[in-house]
Amino acid sequence: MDEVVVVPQNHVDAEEDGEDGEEDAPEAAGTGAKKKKKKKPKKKAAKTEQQSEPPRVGLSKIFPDGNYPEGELEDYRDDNAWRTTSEEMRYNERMIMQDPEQTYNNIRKAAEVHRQVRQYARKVIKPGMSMIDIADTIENGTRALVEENGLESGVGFPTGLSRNHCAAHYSPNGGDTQILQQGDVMKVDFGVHVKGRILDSAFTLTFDHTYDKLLEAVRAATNTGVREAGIDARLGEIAGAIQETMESYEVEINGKLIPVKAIENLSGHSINPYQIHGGKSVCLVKNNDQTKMEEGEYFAIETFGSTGRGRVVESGEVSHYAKMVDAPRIPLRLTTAKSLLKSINKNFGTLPFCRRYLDRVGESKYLLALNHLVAQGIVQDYPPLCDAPGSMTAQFEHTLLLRPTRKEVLSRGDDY
Ligand code: 57R
Ligand code: CO
Repeated sequence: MDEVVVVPQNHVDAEEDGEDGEEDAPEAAGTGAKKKKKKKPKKKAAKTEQQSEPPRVGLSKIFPDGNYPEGELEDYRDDNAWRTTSEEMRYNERMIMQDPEQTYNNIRKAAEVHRQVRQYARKVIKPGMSMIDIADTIENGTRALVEENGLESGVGFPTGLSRNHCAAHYSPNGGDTQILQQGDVMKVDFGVHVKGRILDSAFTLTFDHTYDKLLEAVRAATNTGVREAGIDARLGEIAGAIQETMESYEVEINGKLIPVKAIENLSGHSINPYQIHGGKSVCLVKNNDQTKMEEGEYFAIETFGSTGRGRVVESGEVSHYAKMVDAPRIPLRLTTAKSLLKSINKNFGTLPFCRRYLDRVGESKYLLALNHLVAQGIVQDYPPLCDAPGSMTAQFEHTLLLRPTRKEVLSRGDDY
């Protein structure tokens, strides 16, 4: 059993400030006998628990009042600036906060889980670790801190650990023996959901400074996308701003300057309850998509930079799957496919899953049945997406919410 260490979290307990707030009542005038005022027992503020290491303390223990930290707030600009002080918009938000299904505390809890799990992951992930151990480290933290409970709360989608020229959708399958190398550039893309509200955020890990400029370019491009996002913002224009920032960088590799390219066939995306891709794509290269962002929408703003072609192709063994939201209801002759679909509906619904999660819920020898469900168009498979071998790709991603009064960058942390 790995030794649990208590880690002080940086939130201030009212208790410690020593101020009990009660001024001592002035002396009762002229009575001489100083009536010893019975000191009211100090009201013990609910002692909030500390996070452990590895992180295993459910966040409802650390935020007992159910109020989770707000993300980074940004006022809307130009012809949406009125929203910041609008009484009506503030009223709408108060109504949303009162509805357990809609309350922002669901996505804010998911965001705080993501911050605490990634803080630990960034500390312990080291070359020499297996891909499976890295995935388990992240998923075991997420399940404990979000207090996993069936389809009510849990892991949001498969933990992406795509390395080097592979940019997205790689996660280890059972039996994967791959080991993290010193020179690897690994995209850690993991999700947390509460009541189907999925927090999708990602960062890139390296263990030497060769590709620091590439990471800097992608971090800046993602921040440009976050800044340009807003109610009535047009997806094509945001893409143009992202590309401009990304492609203003170059990386020096063995004395040669290589331009950073925005990957043209990857994108950020809107997010709906229990649906990781909500149908709107925020691409990374200029295009004339006039589609607008709208009030109340959740968006994953993610950018991918590459020293290669700037275009990915499907390559390698599939690990990522998701049941189609509008899956056709067709009779399945293959009984193994019928029972596998039952298990998928029970354990994941339309939330993305990977083969390790099927292993975990007790499924075995399911590949034939799974490929049958893919062939029938009931389940979508998502092969790893890779640029040219030898090239390097990086990613940074935030989830933001277009609240009626202002934009909230939910997954912002002190790391990225
Ligand atoms: O965010 C099955 C998943 N997503 C997990 C995440 O962009 C996603 O292909 C989907 O598990 C399924 C992309 N864009 C084209 C539509 C142009 C990729 C990039 C990254 C990622 C992982 C993504 C993408 N598409 N959907 C979310
Ligand atoms: Co995403």
